[in-house]
Amino acid sequence: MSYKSKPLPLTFACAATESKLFPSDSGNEIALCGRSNSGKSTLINALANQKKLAKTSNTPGRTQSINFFHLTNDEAKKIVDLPGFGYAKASKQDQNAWAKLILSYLEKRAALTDLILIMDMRHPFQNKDLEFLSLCNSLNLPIHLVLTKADKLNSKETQNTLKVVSEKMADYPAIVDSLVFSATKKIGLETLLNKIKLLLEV
Ligand SMILES: Nc1nc2c(ncn2[C@@H]2O[C@H](COP(=O)(O)OP(=O)(O)OP(=O)(O)O)[C@@H](O)[C@H]2O)c(=O)[nH]1
Ligand SMILES: [Mg+2]
Repeated sequence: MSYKSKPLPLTFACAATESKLFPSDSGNEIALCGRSNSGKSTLINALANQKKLAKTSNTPGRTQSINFFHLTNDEAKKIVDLPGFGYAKASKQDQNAWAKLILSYLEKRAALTDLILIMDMRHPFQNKDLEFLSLCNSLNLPIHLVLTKADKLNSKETQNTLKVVSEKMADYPAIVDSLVFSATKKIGLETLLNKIKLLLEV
């Protein structure tokens, strides 16, 4: 009988639209980042095996605050859902507010140990991803790449994408590993759960 990882018991802690609303900067936490609509909130729900813990939507730009979730039995260990970047229809003002909020989090958060960068596997390494990666350059944080919506690709497309991704990864040494994932088909879920548990020392 194969061993299955238990879901991550997660509890919503708070939604912060400004840095003074962030919960206490202690313990350790992992942040999920990625383009708007890439599947960050869906991935959090998959980790917790819940449907509506993190709000998901077909409408890009759904998550506009930094949403903190903590382990149900340990408030000091957190998963953080960052608002997606690169939402084309967002006003300049909203995009600036996004950048200010994200930077205040990424640059100052002592508890933050790792970033999980989510890319829609059908469209990896778009310009907005590259902009985000260069913004991360000075942070010195390991980035774990998750290629999601793998269920949308056939095996030939998957192989081709993985080739392109491994070439691109060579340009970004901060990306320490990559994983093919699908929330719908639970592809890679077991591996991701184990990785996150390791990082959070659960
Ligand atoms: N087929 C498929 N669809 C997915 C998968 N993950 C997410 N989606 C869909 O992609 C859309 C966007 O998902 P969200 O989780 O809301 O994306 P997000 O990155 O949180 O978006 P923002 O909050 O706007 O930044 C939704 O319609 C999801 O159902 C997946 O693994 N497979
Ligand atoms: Mg979201």
